[in-house]
Amino acid sequence: MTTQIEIKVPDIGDFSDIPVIELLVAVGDTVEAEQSLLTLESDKAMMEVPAIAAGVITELRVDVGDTVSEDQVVAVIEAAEVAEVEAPAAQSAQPPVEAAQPPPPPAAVAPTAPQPAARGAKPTPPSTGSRQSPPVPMDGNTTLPANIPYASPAVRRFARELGADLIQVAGSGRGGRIIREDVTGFVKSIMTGAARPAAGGGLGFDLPPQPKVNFARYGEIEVQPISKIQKVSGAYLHRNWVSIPHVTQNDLADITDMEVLRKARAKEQGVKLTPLVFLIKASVAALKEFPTFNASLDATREHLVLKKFFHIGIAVDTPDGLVVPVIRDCDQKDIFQLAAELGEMSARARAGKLKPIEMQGGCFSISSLGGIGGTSFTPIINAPEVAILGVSRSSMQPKWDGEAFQPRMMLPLCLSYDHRVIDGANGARFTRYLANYLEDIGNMDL
Ligand code: CAO
Repeated sequence: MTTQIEIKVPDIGDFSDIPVIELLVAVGDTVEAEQSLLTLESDKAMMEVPAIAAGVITELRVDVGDTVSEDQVVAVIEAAEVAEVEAPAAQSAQPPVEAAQPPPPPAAVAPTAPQPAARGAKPTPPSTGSRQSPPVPMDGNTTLPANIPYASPAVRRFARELGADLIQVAGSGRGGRIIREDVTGFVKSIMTGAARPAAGGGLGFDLPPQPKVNFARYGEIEVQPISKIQKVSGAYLHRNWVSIPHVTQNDLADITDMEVLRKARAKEQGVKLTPLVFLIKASVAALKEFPTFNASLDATREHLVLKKFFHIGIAVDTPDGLVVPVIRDCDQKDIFQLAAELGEMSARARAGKLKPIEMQGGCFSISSLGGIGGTSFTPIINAPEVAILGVSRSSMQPKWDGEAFQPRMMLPLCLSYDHRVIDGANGARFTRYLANYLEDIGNMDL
């Protein structure tokens, strides 16, 4: 005996009119219970609608680009038998919690992990011919890391099965989403030698394992969990640190005049204006002058992708760890717009309210520890970017003017760059260009 079972959009909280971005099956396909049938994506999260029984797809009532809401029938399955099947857990797609996926780079934000969908919610008797998948979390507060690969759970699973690192796969789907064909193409390019797998597990280090120490033997201890953001970003920081040949170029910018100007402008406008917005403007000017700094190596590492836009990531210290929101089109904004956006974004970053898209698409990052202190540090490049500017605290220093020492306010700049893409001379030129820009207030584009 066969039964037609309607597959409906499960409980997705307060969301409605969610676009279908991917059909994972076609009419006539035989599917297993719990197999994903289609992918939905709101501006906050991605999820899959699973089959609630094994059978053959007889109807697909939606297409890519349609929007759907809870309870809408999306497919019909002809089930071979109607024995009660435990409702499968809906397959939420908050990528960072996928164990086998490498977590994101320093720019990353660790998301709130989605709660597993409730099993068996809204059970429907098999004889009604209409069943619904259990509720699916579509958490509006959930954020994705900036550089986490943008792919549906099915594609993630597929990549895992093939051992493909999605970080290295370029997405050809809408908005850069990685689709199945991108993964197969990537694997093919590796197999044919067209691309080399990026350094990762295969870095070739042969090191002894970390010692396991029972610290309690030596005194009182307390064990605290690492935050999700730290876990996720830690692995990416590690990857970037060991796989990118970093060089850090240090320089000092004389910002004595800039500081006078900054304080005057802040007073005039009655706004908070920190040196950081001047650094954003300086970085845009330097990126225009040295386009290879506004670039990324492509997956084959045979080409450099030069970007014609100027989106700057700003490292923000939050109670849960480091996140890097991206301020878009910094070339088209003045220092006051940048200051307003920076204030608003960093407040939302600290409240864990950034949207995934707000942490994506950066060209170059700035990590400013100037509000805290220090004289220099080595910022870790936020791949796939090729350079990052670290900024330490400015201080009054004696500067020789040829005849006498003058007190000047000096700002330490620490530029880390990817030595595969940028050579040392250009690293020094770029940093000097930044310093010159900050020193020459008459020519600043504010
Ligand atoms: N030298 C001297 N003073 C500086 C300075 C510098 N380089 N940079 C900022 N300041 C001053 C500011 O002018 C401000 O002074 P007032 O209190 O008198 O207004 C004060 O320091 C605090 O600045 P801020 O931190 O509030 O603002 P910001 O624009 O400089 O930075 C933000 C904003 C979000 C980047 C910063 O708050 C932050 O989170 N920094 C940490 C980034 C980080 O963790 N990087 C490490 C990444 S690697 O793990």
